[in-house]
Amino acid sequence: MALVEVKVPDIGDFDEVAVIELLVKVGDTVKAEQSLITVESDKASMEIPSSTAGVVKELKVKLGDKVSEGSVVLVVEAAGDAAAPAPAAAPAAAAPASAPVAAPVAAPAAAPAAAGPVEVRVPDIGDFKDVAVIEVFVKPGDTIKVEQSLITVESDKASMEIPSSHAGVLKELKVKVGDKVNIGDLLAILEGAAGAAAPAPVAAAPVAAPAVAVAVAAPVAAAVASAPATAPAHNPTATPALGLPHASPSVRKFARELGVPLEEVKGSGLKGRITAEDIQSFTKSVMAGSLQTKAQAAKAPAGGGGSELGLIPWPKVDFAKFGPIERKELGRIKKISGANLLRNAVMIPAVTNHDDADITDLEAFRVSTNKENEKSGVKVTMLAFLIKASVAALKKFPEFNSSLDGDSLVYKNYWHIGFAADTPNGLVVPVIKDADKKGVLQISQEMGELAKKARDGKLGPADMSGATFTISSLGGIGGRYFTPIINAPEVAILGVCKSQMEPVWDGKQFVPRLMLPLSLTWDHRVIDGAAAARFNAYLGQILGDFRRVLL
Ligand code: CAO
Repeated sequence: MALVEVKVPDIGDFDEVAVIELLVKVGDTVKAEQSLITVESDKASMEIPSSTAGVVKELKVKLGDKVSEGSVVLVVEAAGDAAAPAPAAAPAAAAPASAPVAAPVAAPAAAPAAAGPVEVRVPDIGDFKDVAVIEVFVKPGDTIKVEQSLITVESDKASMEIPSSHAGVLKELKVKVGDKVNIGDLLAILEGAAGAAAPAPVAAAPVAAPAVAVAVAAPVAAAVASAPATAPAHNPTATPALGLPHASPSVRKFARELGVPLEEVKGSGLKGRITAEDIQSFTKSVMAGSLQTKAQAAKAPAGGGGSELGLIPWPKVDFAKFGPIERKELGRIKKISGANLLRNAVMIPAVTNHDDADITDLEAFRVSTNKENEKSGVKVTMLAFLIKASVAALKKFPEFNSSLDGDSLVYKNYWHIGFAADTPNGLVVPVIKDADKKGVLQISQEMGELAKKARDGKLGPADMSGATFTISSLGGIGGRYFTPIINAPEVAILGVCKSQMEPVWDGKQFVPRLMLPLSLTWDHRVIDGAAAARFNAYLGQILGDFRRVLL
């Protein structure tokens, strides 16, 4: 295994640029092309990639060091023989032949000193293609000096400012943030242009020598680096005057991916530079609620509207643009239940277990009971059996009949079962009180009365409060399974769908059985998956043989 010195490749006529970030450490395994350090001049920052794959043995630079072409960055124990040649080594020189330098970008700048409108174009920026405009420093009407930075473009490895080739008044800006630009693209039109145009950066291009691995970074540097070569060494107006945050391209990209507003992040790096760790701790603080971004603060309506969750705004669509529409205000129940459902859906870490119960015998019993009781006027429903069976399961698994109160769990020694009822005005949940003390006939009768009251809009608060567990049955309608939302502060809800005959294997053969789909949603802060599976299984056993309720 050979030890290979990785050196700073040809980075144009940059000299003595500061190391502002170390992206690897001793012991790291690096790939060829992987970024090792970030260096920065006053106009550009760029990441220096490794020319070879291997394990980092020694770091030869530290933060704040100044490096130039040929400076040793680190020593790598090369992985296998296939190690690429050291960066600035001879083979690299082969690359430039096809390198972008060849493109005579100077062309646009060749029509410089005219007093009439002058086009400013993207100079040769190496073989970069479609680089994104991430900042625009000027606006129409501004007086621009030669070499003044107009925009910043960024690839995934480097960012650089594009200077103006002419002086004059900005008449028209042809790009905006987010646009992708390429060599030769028109950036701006200047009027009253005077003075010599700066030679297009690349014209000076000694850039040609990027080692293969550096082909990305080097030309970029060159484009920028060449500018100062023909302009005052330091032109204060050309530096980013807009208080833009200092961060390397990879950090900017990281921030963009997370949606972190870079200008709100406090940099802990050299000269206040923003590091990847700064982005991480900013994100953590926002997630933990200890910090709000300016956008969140601006959006937060009085009383809160979910924006504290960091969600993007609700889509605003002009539906009438696509076809005829009719607008109807949500009813009172929908408004109230909607707010409750949203809170419960967002705040409860809910999980749903699905299972099936064999209700063949129970349904036969229900039908015969209804025949016998035909004259009584009370119809026994499957839901009444489910309420009774649930009470038995809740007694066996008391945490399902509890509520969270801070760090405590409140176990309730009463069993009031709510059932979701569909009404013309929306969903309501009347409650069968003390279901443990009532028989299935009484439960059926009370359910009928409460369902009627619900449909007539006559339920009072007392009819709908105190539930310890809820059942939502869509059995009369259809469907297989669904994921009901827990009715807080309860900790579980049972969803029931339509039963149907299914072939069930009895150990010897398939037999037709009436199967009832059950969906149990539970609060994972209180209940574990195993308990939920046991609850469902037990419920299934009871529904399969209702005599178990007596046990
Ligand atoms: N499988 C198959 N058939 C079922 C069944 C099931 N699980 N549950 C009920 N049925 C049948 C009944 O036997 C009845 O048939 P018959 O008329 O032939 O006897 C028919 O479906 C209608 O039952 P029902 O709906 O009148 O009675 P119910 O006791 O099942 O339900 C109530 C009463 C108030 C819960 C119901 O009317 C209702 O509103 N359901 C909707 C609840 C809801 O919207 N939940 C969703 C909440 S989450 O958004």
